[in-house]
Amino acid sequence: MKDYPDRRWLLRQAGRTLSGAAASIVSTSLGARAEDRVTLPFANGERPLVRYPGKRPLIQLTARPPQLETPFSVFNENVITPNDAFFVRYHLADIPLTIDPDAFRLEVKGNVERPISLSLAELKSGFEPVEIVAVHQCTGNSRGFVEPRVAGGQLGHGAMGNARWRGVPLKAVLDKAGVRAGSRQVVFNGLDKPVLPETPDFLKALDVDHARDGEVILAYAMNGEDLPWLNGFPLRLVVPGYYGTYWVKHLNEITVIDRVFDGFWMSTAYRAPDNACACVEPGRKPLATTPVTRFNVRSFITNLADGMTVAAGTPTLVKGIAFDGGYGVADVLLSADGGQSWREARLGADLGRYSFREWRADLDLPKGAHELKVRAINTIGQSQPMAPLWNPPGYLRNVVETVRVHAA
Ligand SMILES: Nc1nc2c(c(=O)[nH]1)N[C@H]1C(S)=C(S)[C@@H](COP(=O)(O)O)O[C@H]1N2
Ligand SMILES: [Mo]
Repeated sequence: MKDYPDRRWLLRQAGRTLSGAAASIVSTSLGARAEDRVTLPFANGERPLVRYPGKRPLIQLTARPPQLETPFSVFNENVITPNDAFFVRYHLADIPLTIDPDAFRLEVKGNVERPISLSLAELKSGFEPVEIVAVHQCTGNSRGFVEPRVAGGQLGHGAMGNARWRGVPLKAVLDKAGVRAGSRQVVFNGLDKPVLPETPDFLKALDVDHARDGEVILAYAMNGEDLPWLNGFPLRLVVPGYYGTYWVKHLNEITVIDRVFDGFWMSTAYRAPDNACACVEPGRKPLATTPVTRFNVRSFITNLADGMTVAAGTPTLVKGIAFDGGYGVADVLLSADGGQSWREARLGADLGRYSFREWRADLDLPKGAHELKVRAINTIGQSQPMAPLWNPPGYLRNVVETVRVHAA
């Protein structure tokens, strides 16, 4: 039997959102987890930094359910995001707090020849393991920057991370069960549950061909360790290149169906405008929507922050990360004049087309104010817009980011 490392503390954290100020006095008196605060650079961006068991202090968006984002400085330290710094997002407050890894079963059922039930041990020993380095990113990452503002978690850029995932190809497990001809989608469910009966359970679906492409993984390890509890212990779906909403955590049920799944989290939530830009005029509603799919191309400067002063007249190292939905980053361009002229950055080690790609450039900046911009292009020519695109749920943000520095 395995318990969440500190259930009482987690429940007390959860109580804080419900009972507000009085309860936060209780938790700040818990010396071991003294809180700092950070301010994300948008309105109402003040957040506590909270240390959950197994995690370093992370930026807490909500406590019930836990929603934690990674402090941006972490992305400057390593191209792989450490497990204890990796972001956490749940929709449902009834998250599993006790899991028996020996009793845990993954059920595969529905439109299959042979329904199967696999233990963790069987998943680990009965199939050839695979590994992939892949970015995981919430569809609403960076939503806090969206203007005009939209409802939903006001996230900075920290609802993303890059890890080495290890597990079993979903294809191998589906093949073992034998997907019947005429199947359309595969539905995924995890151990977390809604608190209120009217809240729909968190179920996600992939087309059968996608589920069987050999790249989607049932992952039991992350960066060489068991999955952290809050990132889906003991098993999660890894859908390389696709937004995090599909990466179902605490995965214990796979159902093959012969139609397109119509549950709330596919038919209502996590849909973007069904047009070329996945955008609409701010304030407008899209005519039609479609489920979100692959990541847009993104890039970030990680070693310089807005408002910093750098040395003038001598080379300044600018470095950062770039990624896309799996075609691979071909080029990273850097501008020091607000986007009028661009130069190529040097790309770092290639950890695979789903990974963060590090980049570096040296800039010689004369005295004065400079607007640095970074823009990545992937191998099929997709890039980032200079001005932000807008959609009602604040999804898919990938505008060219700007960092203003002063050289002196
Ligand atoms: N079981 C379960 N899986 C889930 C979710 C959830 O609420 N429950 N949220 C999804 C969303 S929207 C995101 S962004 C990722 C977050 O994964 P993480 O907490 O490991 O960062 O999990 C996905 N898988
Ligand atoms: Mo998400």
